Amino acid sequence: MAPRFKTLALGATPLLLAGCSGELSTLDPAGPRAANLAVLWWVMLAGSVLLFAIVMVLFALAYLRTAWVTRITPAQWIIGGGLVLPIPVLVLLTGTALVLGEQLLPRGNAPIRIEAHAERWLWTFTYPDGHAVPDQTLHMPAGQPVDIVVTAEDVIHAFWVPRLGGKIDAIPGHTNVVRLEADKPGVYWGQCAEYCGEGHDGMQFRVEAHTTEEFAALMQGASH
Ligand SMILES: [Cu+2]
Repeated sequence: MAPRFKTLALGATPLLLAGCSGELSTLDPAGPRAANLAVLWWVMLAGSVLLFAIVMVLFALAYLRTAWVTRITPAQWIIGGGLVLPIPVLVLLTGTALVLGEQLLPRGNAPIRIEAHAERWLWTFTYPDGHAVPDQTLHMPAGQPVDIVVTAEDVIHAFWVPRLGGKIDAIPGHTNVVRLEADKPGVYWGQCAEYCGEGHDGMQFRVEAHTTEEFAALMQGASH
């Protein structure tokens, strides 16, 4: 690689990788559900890179090996490029998405359900014993699935903790459930992911995942 390009590539790498980590990165999962989404992202990326490479090789051959390309009839191009190539790729990518996506669905009820109510521009979290804390912090136990029951007061918002699970809309008059899971205790960040007016960018919240004992003690303390 020419030195100038090498410098450019080395300089750009941290910038490119900076998007793969951080508090709101889906590519830095901290739980099994977020890990599913990250795997799906990498599989989709690999699939698209592979397909792009194949198309570019064929494109280059059309210019560089004209004789070889003209031996293939238009019908063969259509069958090969339109059926033989996309069917296995689509089956593989769609199959991966269905299997990984299906595992995200909140089947049955998780032992702990916490309500998250969105209102321009804050979140209120209500715990199983009924106490609500409008302090923009969601407390949950680590190491087990937790169902978040998401509702909205005024407009459509979206509940999203990228490192712990999927994203779900908060719709007035409707209840949606998203299941989160944190591998370890720690602090994670969430963000309203649906534009909801001038305060939208500040509609962030903190998620504190505790050990089961700490969480139980916290709930006990709060309800007394
Ligand atoms: Cu919002």
